[in-house]
Amino acid sequence: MSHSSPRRLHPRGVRLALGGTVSLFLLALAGCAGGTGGPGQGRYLGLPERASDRAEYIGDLWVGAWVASLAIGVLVWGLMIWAFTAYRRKSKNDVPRQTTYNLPLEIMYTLVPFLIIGVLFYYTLTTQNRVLAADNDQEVTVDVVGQKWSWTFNYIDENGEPVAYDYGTIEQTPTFKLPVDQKVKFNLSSPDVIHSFWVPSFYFKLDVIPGRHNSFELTPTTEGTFAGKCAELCGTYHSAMLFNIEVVSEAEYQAYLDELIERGQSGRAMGGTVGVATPTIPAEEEEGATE
Ligand SMILES: [Cu+2]
Repeated sequence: MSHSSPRRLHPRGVRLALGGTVSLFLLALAGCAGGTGGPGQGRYLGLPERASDRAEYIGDLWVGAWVASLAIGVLVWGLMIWAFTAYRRKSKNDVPRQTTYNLPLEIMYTLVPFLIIGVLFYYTLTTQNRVLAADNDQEVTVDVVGQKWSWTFNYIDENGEPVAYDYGTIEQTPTFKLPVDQKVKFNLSSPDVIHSFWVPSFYFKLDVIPGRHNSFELTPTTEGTFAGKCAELCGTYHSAMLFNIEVVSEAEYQAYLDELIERGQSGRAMGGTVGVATPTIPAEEEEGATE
């Protein structure tokens, strides 16, 4: 068997693979940089409507990562089909050439994954910095309490004094209101176990950890009602830890606060430790409880 003809294939194979890799990165970069965001669900293949100023960053990272993955997939599938076809067994006695070392290919195997990780790392880090940016210049402050098994919102004024609170119970999913286009700072706390505050349309999720103050800032940009949930398995009724956030006009928001005060919900509720927001369990469970 001749050794000269298979050996000629090496440089060509390497060139092909490198060429493919370069196009892949161009595609990946285009995918990550493209798109300025904006509401509209159909545009994002079933992803939630982008309803906060942070949504664009996370959404573009997500879509960009999929574009890059697809590009890698197309390259790999293409190379596989090419290898199947070009190197298929041509006769019964055809034995593949046995290769030991190929330095250029091995360098490529090492460098390309590092490059891929580098690109992913760069976009992840810049996205994270943008999403977590906290300037403490918020117009609305909400102390959120996640407790077994619902949520409490304490609305705080500019002087740090609690104005009013609203709460849910396991039987009653709460609907909290926030004003549109105003920067909100959420301070998260828990009196019991770890929960996680998640509003998919805000493209933001943060753990609520007892004894630790986690906070984040974002601006709701679209009026409407958006579903929220606990995203950390926290116990038996974790699945009941639902809430809604209704993003409304400034006037409607003020009317909501006045209404809460009128109902006697002024001041602060700490959820699970004080007042009405004490955790509740369904009546039938209470009767049959053995513990
Ligand atoms: Cu929970």
